[in-house]
Amino acid sequence: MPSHKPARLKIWGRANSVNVQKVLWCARELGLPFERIDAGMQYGQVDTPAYRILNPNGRVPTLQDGDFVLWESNAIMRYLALRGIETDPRAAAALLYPEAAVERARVDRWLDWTLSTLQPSERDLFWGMVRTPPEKRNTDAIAASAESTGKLWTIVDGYLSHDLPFVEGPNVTLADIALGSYARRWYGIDLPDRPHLPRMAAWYARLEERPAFQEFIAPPLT
Ligand SMILES: N[C@@H](CCC(=O)N[C@@H](CS)C(=O)NCC(=O)O)C(=O)O
Repeated sequence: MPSHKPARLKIWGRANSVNVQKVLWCARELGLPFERIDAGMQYGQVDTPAYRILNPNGRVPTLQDGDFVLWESNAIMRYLALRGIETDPRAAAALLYPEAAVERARVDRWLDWTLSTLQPSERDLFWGMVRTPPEKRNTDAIAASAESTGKLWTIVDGYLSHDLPFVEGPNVTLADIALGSYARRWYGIDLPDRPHLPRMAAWYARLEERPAFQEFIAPPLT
């Protein structure tokens, strides 16, 4: 029996935040209805006492599922998938976040890697090129970030198989959602020089076909 009665989901967070986007994409892949509430940056909210009760970090996203509140984007994605598996073990959720220990660990490593390794590397590139006016850009920091991030995407390209369409096999998993959300930023920024990564490009093209990607990830970077 589920330990928690599912309710209509509320997702707090502005739609241009990569960490919010991952959660929106995930919820849509799972077919979960939700309401999104703008919060963060120009929308404020995150410093109000009411929001800090929900999320003491003052960051987005935050999920509300009835009286259950959760923050950390990857924890939210895992929870949504597990919630789906609890309801129907044969449903789409079991493909997104496979149950077998080895398969789940393969997915989990990419979730950790995106937050611990990829995100810190690409932050200066994204913020510098997308959220900073040209005259204020730190070009050295942007170049260093582009170089280190290119090396990380080279790891992904090397990992992707010739035979399998997605990062961890035949199905889209949470790993593709996490990586694909950052790949959108990589491909959306004009760079003078970037590594030639054909497997990654083919994988990314497959993600671009998905309606949930088109809805939440494809919109212009802001
Ligand atoms: N590790 C956290 C990071 C959360 C985070 O830093 N979110 C950013 C947006 S991507 C944020 O809240 N920025 C401040 C704001 O939007 O006001 C997660 O994955 O949820």
